[in-house]
Amino acid sequence: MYAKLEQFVTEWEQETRMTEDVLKTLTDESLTQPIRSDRRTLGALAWHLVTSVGFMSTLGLELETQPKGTSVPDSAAEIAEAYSGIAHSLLHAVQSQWDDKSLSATQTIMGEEWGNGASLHFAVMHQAHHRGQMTVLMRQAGLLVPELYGPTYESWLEKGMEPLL
Ligand code: NI
Repeated sequence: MYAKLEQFVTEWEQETRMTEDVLKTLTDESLTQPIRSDRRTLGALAWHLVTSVGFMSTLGLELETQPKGTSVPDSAAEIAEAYSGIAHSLLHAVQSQWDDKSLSATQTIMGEEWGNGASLHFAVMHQAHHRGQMTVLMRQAGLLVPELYGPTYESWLEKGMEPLL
């Protein structure tokens, strides 16, 4: 959890950039790549990242933008643009509407008490979790995966090194 706004701001900016790198790599064709035939697709996971940031308004934050509609767009560029808009709205809302003390305030979410600092941390972890799922589907869809927390198979090769298997 976060005790200071600055901790969230630094991490959210870094994590937003990583998510933007992933979303910018998606193609319209890749959005239909399923986990398995009856489960979520790469496009649905990408759109879930947009709508779940929108869900942070549950914490009493007023976001300047909200995703339009609930259905998954069939344009990768549209998803990437919606994500950038809402991710920056969340950052701006936290910076302009909260102070460090707001992070220890609690909200009841689905019957449980959540500290705001813990909710923001959850948002970062939740996003990283789904981004990890997406990179597997991106491989299956034949896309190159950007470097996130470390080198990719291709970036090892570019450096003339033996990729870790
Ligand atoms: Ni989720």
